[in-house]
Amino acid sequence: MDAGEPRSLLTVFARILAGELPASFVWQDDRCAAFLDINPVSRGHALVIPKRSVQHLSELTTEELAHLWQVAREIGSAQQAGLGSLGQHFLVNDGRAASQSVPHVHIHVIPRYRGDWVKT
Ligand code: IU
Repeated sequence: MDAGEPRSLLTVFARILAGELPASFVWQDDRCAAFLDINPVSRGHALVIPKRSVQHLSELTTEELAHLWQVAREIGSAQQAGLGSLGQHFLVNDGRAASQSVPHVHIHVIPRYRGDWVKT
């Protein structure tokens, strides 16, 4: 989030990061955070977001992008270890035309369980 950004322009995710709205965090570091989706597609569905408030993947630096995906991969592994999921969907809706509803970059990490998506 940019210092001095008007409160009315903050996305809901910036407000979650600022502690103004509740969320169940599963990861926090200096560059990104992850929390559980309030409308989960499956148990443990998490969103990984950069702390810097930008809408598109193209606005992240290469380093920020790499870090975000590394954390997403970690979360997928933690879901498998902790929840017993067998795989995961990594999904990014990048832009309004791609159904992005919150204009702050987020990677969905959606755990998949035996038989919940394809025959496993
Ligand atoms: P999308 O890729 O922009 O469509 O996904 C936005 C997600 O953010 C969606 O899955 C919502 O359930 C989720 N979400 C949330 O976890 N907490 C919120 O306060 C709001 C949306 I608003």
